[in-house]
Amino acid sequence: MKLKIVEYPDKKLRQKSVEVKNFDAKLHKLLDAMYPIMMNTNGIGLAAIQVAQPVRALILNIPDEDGEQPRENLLEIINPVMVQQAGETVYQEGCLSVPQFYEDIKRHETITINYQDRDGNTHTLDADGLLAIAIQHEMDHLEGILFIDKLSYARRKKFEKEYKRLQKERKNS
Ligand code: Y12
Ligand code: CO
Repeated sequence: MKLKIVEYPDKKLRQKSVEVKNFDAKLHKLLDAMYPIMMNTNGIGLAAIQVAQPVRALILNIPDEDGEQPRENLLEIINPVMVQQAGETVYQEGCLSVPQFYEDIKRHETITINYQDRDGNTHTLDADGLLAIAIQHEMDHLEGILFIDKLSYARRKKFEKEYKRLQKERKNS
């Protein structure tokens, strides 16, 4: 399965992803193909829509206290639903679909989600810290929302200008 990361401002990122109904080999192939893409680009989270697959699936591999991301820590989250949230936290976020840009974003501090794994089994997960932030970031992708949508008007305008300049630089390098 040959997949490529879709980058802003590609309109594909604005699609609302659809519920996964079949927990079959096709889904497993997609999840298996997403993992090396995320790891080879130093990512910690990736939603299927970021590789142009508009289904409600995401993967996360949060670095441990040594900064390692062993495959055993990989979380595959299908059809997530947030059932509880509390508090507020700010973290400097980045996104593989918006390269070279990082910005402080406000999120819930703790969350609880219900989700399914690759075999369709249902789970409940209480998350805080970076995991809670990353889940919220990736769940936004399922709705076609990017972290840059949460910037103030002035900051967004500055971002658009900087991003265009960076894109030109990357094209010419
Ligand atoms: C906290 C905040 C946001 C998330 C969502 C997941 N985001 C990422 O995994 C971002 C990864 C990222 C990796 C980069 O490195 C490479 O592409 C090699 C990167 O660097 C450049 O664009 C140059 C930017 C973002 C989880 C937790
Ligand atoms: Co992202």
